Amino acid sequence: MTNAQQQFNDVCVVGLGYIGLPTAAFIASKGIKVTGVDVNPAFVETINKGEVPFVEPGFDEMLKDVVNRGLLTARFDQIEADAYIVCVPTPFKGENHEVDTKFINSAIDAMAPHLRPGALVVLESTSPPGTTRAMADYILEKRPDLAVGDDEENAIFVAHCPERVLPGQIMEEMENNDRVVGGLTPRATELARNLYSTFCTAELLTTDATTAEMAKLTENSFRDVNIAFANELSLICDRLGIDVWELIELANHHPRVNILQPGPGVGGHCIAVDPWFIVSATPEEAKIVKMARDVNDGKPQWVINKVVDAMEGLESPVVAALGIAFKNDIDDLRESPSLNIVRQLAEENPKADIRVVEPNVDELPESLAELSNIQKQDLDDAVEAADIVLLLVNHKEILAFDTSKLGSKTVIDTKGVWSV
Ligand code: SAJ
Repeated sequence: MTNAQQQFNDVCVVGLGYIGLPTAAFIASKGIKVTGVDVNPAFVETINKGEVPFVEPGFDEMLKDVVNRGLLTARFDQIEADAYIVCVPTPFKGENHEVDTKFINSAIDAMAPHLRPGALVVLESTSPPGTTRAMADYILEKRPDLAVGDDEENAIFVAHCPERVLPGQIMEEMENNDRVVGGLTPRATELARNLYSTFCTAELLTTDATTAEMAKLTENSFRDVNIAFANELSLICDRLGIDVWELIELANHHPRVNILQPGPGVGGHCIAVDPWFIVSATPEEAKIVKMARDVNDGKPQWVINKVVDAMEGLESPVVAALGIAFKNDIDDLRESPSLNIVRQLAEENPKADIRVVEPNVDELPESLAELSNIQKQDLDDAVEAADIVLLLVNHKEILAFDTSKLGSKTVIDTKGVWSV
């Protein structure tokens, strides 16, 4: 064991979702005892059986191993630990898209009675500037006997270390991505850095908590703005009769141009959410950031309009909608533009018969299953039955589809992956 590993005997990870669970497992894989806490009983039960409750390539084996070796245990309630990592959702609320810290606060409510002087509390959830400080204040409200300050008696140490892994590539990126670590005090930064160095072999860049918070928002806004550029180009090219995919490929041969790919819109719980935290903090200044959100949020309606045009003249059009996850090869449906496209199409066109293909989920989510003109089908059957084939997600099964089977059907390929 390294010195850093010896420093932490017990680590508690709060929130066992797409980020918290892999983080807990990576730490446990280094021989540190980790308790994972989640309010979802189904998650706790599944994890304690060594099973991953979501799709993440290559992760099953690691989880099974750490659970079998007794290094990772999931439970509902928190415990006393040397370090806590908070990985709960931070959605936005209201028209101004301000952060809703209710999940952070309830995590702290449950943690507070167990906190002892010397403990490290790291907020990993993506958060607007100032959230880590507010979390520390909330802890002190619950535990006035504790303090935040390196030289204080009864000090606890509070830091922010935003996650950066790409769902679908977590096994590689958890270990190999550089990370930003920012404490409220120098000692908090140092302790948090030590904690992450137990499993992260890349650079751990240190700063203050607010800059670390903003760094994360900046990264995701950078991507959002760049995707918005690609999505806007797709609208421009459609109007001008130019193939946007060919155009981008050509432009990207310039040594200093690297345009991202258009699609049906931007989904997930990060890129479609985080830029709003910058907009709500600085509405006057954040012009491009907001515009990018609006462009990307407008793309699903543009896709819907294309399908509606294609349905014209058909009495009861059959539409094969390929993919409802928010991106390829995962089962995550959160903030998925594809899912919203399918739902809106079905609701607004009751005569349309929509066949949804989604290889990564067993059942349709309630928001689709409750509509009578939507059913789940496998790829071949859905395409065979369809008048219109709407490609929404570039899942590997869809990429491998033999496009000669499309015949003369109308194809709307929002990802530009089929050369038809
Ligand atoms: N998308 C496009 N065109 C592209 C790339 C993506 O339309 O060229 C769409 C995807 O289809 C998806 C959305 O954008 O709907 C977001 O997908 P993504 O792959 O860009 O990102 P996420 O949300 O899976 O993960 C992002 C990552 N951030 C960056 O790349 C800057 C990841 O590193 C973060 O850890 C994650 O957000 C997070 O949790 O914040």
